[in-house]
Amino acid sequence: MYAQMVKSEATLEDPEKLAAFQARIDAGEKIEPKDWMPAGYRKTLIRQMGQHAHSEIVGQLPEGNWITRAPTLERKAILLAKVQDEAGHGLYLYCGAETLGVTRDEMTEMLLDGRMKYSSIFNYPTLTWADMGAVGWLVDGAAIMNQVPLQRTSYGPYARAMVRICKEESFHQRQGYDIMMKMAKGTPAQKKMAQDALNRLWFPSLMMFGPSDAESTHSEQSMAWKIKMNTNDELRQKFVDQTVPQAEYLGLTVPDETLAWNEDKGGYDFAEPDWNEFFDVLRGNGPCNTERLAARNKAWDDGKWVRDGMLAHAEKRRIGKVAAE
Ligand code: FAQ
Repeated sequence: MYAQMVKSEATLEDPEKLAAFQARIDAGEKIEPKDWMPAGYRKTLIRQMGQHAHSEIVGQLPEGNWITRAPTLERKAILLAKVQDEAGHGLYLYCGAETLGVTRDEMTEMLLDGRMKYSSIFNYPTLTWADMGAVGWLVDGAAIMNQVPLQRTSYGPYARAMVRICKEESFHQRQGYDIMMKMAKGTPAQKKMAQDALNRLWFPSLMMFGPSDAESTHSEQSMAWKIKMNTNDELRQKFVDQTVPQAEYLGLTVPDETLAWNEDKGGYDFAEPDWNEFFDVLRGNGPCNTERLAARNKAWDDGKWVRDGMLAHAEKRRIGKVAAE
């Protein structure tokens, strides 16, 4: 439906402009905010960047849950810094999306009324401290796999935001793996917790890459525009190939009995996630959807006086400046 809409909008646009735009993309040029762009390109970027920004912000909630319960002061400081980084990523991405003519408030309202999404992974709970390790290792690991290629995406502000975000995500992934190492090499109870976290978060992490290529509505057009650089299945495969040896090093078992090295393709064969569960989570029925949206709604409502105060202050300064001129 959306892909059709994007296509039918394109038919209303000047074919010469469309061809010149595509030629710039094919030549590897970056598109900048004031350049002409097809309406569908703008719309797709607002959707993807907005969704990405919301994911960074909502993604603070499952980890924020553990800041007060981190096992040591050092772990607490590290986790606090990581969660603050995620807030920063959300802000760069909202600013990047604003260059396309949408405001952060509009994007937030679309999140709160269900018109925009955030990553499915953040609708799963973080039940034990080992989940902080697994989130850093697997969730940030999946995020990096997806985002490193986005440093070359065709929209300049998005590509540039990704450079810093990827640097920080690498630190996040390492801190998660460090927690997993401590747990997996710790007491039998700690190792059991680490295995349990892997068991619960493995398939939801595979879902982060989106539906299979056959089911992906946007991939074809987004790749033609170089908004996406790889298909969902390509990145999922790369993630599995990178992560399985890391699990082996930890002495943990990936919860997939079908997992096997395939010499011919030079990668692992692995079980698909339960796609019914994925689409159900997208429809709002995951274990934490209600809780996450309630938290975002509360933050929005509680922050209203601050937004109003800032606007009133800006208006006073504007009037003062006009009067002084
Ligand atoms: N969750 O046609 P496609 C992070 C939707 S950041 C929810 O394949 P597309 C950092 C999709 O929107 C994680 N919805 O879509 C962190 C579409 O629905 P729509 C976020 C999903 O856009 C770590 C429909 O399914 N990263 O983790 C998901 O071409 C730790 C059809 O799908 C990004 O956003 C999903 N997993 O490809 C923070 C990266 N997958 O919109 C805190 C940028 C698909 O038509 C703690 N985004 N859908 O209603 C992308 O690369 C792409 O948007 C994909 C999806 C690959 C996610």
